[in-house]
Amino acid sequence: MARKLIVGNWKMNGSLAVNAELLDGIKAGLSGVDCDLAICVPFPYLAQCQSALEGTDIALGAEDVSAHAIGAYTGQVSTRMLLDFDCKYVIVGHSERREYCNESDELVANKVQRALAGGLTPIVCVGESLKEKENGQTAEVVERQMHAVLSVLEEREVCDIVVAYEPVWAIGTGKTPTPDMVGDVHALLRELMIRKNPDAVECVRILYGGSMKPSNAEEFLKMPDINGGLIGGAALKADDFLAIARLA
Ligand code: 3PY
Repeated sequence: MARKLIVGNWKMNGSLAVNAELLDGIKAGLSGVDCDLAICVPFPYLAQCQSALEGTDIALGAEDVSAHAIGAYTGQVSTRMLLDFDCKYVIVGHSERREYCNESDELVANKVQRALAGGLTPIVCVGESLKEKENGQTAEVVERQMHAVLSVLEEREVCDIVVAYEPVWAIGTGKTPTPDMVGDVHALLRELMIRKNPDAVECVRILYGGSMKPSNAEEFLKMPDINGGLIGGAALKADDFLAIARLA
């Protein structure tokens, strides 16, 4: 398995001044970090982050991408535009986009396809809501979401994605599932990918996301099938983000 991957998801936070301080703090505190690091930031700050991260090993990513290549899609941002800012990653299908922007499984799958075709690594988010969890539907939901993506991928492309399991009820709520619960879902997700491409046993990193913070990161990151984290609020504080990265 490749090195663990810790990705910050800044969501709709930041300003030029706040970001500058955060980026300086992250760059100044990298000693002792032995994992792959990336930050996914709002579109308007890509240029600022590109220039701040130049010469570091921290990869840059966006929080969404259009399913279209180019054209009359007001407000959308293409893979080519993201590549202009040296983006490596793009988050696709975050639950906040599925919920607030009505992104369907099909649209998410199209975005994943588009990201891959454009040379970006999609971080594909899946996860169940509280209601679905309470109804015992976790496996069914993540299987449906994962299947929609896998059905549009070529066998070889399975190794080119990163998957993030983010139970919706754990996002921004401070509630977290137990590492064993997460481990079971990760094992299921890996099994689904292995059915499409046996190399997925090793080649795909599956991240956990949902209120991961320095105080709980270790118990998740030590699980064999948890290959990193997608970090929300804790990614907005350099010390917290770096503390998680040092545990990976
Ligand atoms: C969170 O931890 O809140 C996230 O949604 C990370 O993507």
